[in-house]
Amino acid sequence: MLEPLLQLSRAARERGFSVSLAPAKPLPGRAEAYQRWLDSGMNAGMAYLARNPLVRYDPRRRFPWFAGALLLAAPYAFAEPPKPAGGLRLGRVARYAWVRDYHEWMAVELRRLEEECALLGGICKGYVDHGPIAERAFAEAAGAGWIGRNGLYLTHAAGSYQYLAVLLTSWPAPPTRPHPNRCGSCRACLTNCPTGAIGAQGVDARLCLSYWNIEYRGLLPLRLWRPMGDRLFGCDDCQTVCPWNRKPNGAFAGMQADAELAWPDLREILSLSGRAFEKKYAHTAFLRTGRAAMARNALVVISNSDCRALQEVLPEALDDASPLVRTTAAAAAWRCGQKVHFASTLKALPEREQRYLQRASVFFG
Ligand code: B12
Ligand code: SF4
Ligand code: SF4
Repeated sequence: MLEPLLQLSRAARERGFSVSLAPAKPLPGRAEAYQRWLDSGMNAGMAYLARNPLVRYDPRRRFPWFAGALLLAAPYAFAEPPKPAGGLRLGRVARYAWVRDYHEWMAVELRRLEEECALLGGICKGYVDHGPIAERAFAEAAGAGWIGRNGLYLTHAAGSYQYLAVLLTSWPAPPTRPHPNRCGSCRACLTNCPTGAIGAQGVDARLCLSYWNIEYRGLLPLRLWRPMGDRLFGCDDCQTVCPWNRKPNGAFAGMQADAELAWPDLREILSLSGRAFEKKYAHTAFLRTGRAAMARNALVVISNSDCRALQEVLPEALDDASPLVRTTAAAAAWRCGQKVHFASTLKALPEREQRYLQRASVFFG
């Protein structure tokens, strides 16, 4: 019964994916390692990760027909575009977000492959982050690459700049052999992580900057303002230092980075209304984080980079409809020595935000 699976793999390759076949079970010990990770609280505020932990590593619990998977990888080593002229472009965006949101276009590709699968007489279900599937564990089980110390899936040919998706199928995949771990004695990701988030158990999301500036929608803990540096969205430090990412590894289907996503105008992010933000950033990864949290990130980046630029955006930000933005703006003003704005903003804020600002005034001195 390998033939239909190979035919489906061919169809996926023709669409531009790197394809490997994964057995229905990840390598031994992975589900237990995941449970230990959860038990240590390393999932931070991402409660959804604790739901259905057993299904993540054994999808047969939900889909008894599941027998083998296609692991689809799409490289995203886009060349860095030059900064567009004009605007306040001080923030860095993680490479994966330099194009249209991968969840969207990969979901379309998966639906097409599901259709193809049905024509071949099988049952298939595709996942790209939107369900309880441990994508990296299946990637690892496919034997074409390994999980690096930075927790990411790597291959010789494409390094770690790869989006991953899994297509569960009703056809058994042939047995695989684990790929040797090629990290060797390298520890570059560990030593270069700005917050020490990488440890023996993997990545602690409570310390990972990409958790805080992508997933977390509240007031940024004060201790993280400085380490955030110029990271507006996501963090690539544990990838840029990785020797396996040194050579250019290409991009899926000739995709090219959009300079407006790689270097967004922070002034614009701060001045857009919620609706205008949704329109401008429709189909991008910024949309899920949302305007208020992106404006929060922009203010932290500006206060880390250029206090004079903060002065320009401050009046509008202190008047923003979102208390998150107003509070972050006032904390940034305090940090940049523009304390004149502080007292009036403080009064108009809810109690929790007032307490944050009081702590900020002590923390930033
Ligand atoms: C939650 C999540 C996050 C969280 C938590 C990160 C984390 N490390 O888990 C946050 C928001 C911090 C995050 C950040 C990023 N993410 Co993310 N994220 C996810 C998501 C949705 C779930 C991951 C998960 O279950 N984590 C829990 C851990 C414990 O699970 P796990 O890593 O699979 O754990 C197993 C293996 O690590 C394994 N293992 C095997 N061998 C070894 C060896 C060692 C040494 C270790 C430690 C572990 C290990 O043991 C574990 C148990 O099975 C996946 C998509 C998915 N559905 O899988 C994307 C995903 C992992 N993210 C992705 C990306 C691109 C990123 C970022 C690079 C984005 C950015 N630039 O800002 C960063 C990278 C941070 C990092 N170094 O991990 C890609 C990774 C692609 C790849 N090549 O691996 C994924 C697969 C999304 C996708 N569909 O492509 N992410
Ligand atoms: S994404 Fe950044 S903060 Fe998170 S583990 Fe990697 S280097 Fe550390
Ligand atoms: S930086 Fe080094 S240790 Fe980290 S994932 Fe890459 S090769 Fe492995």
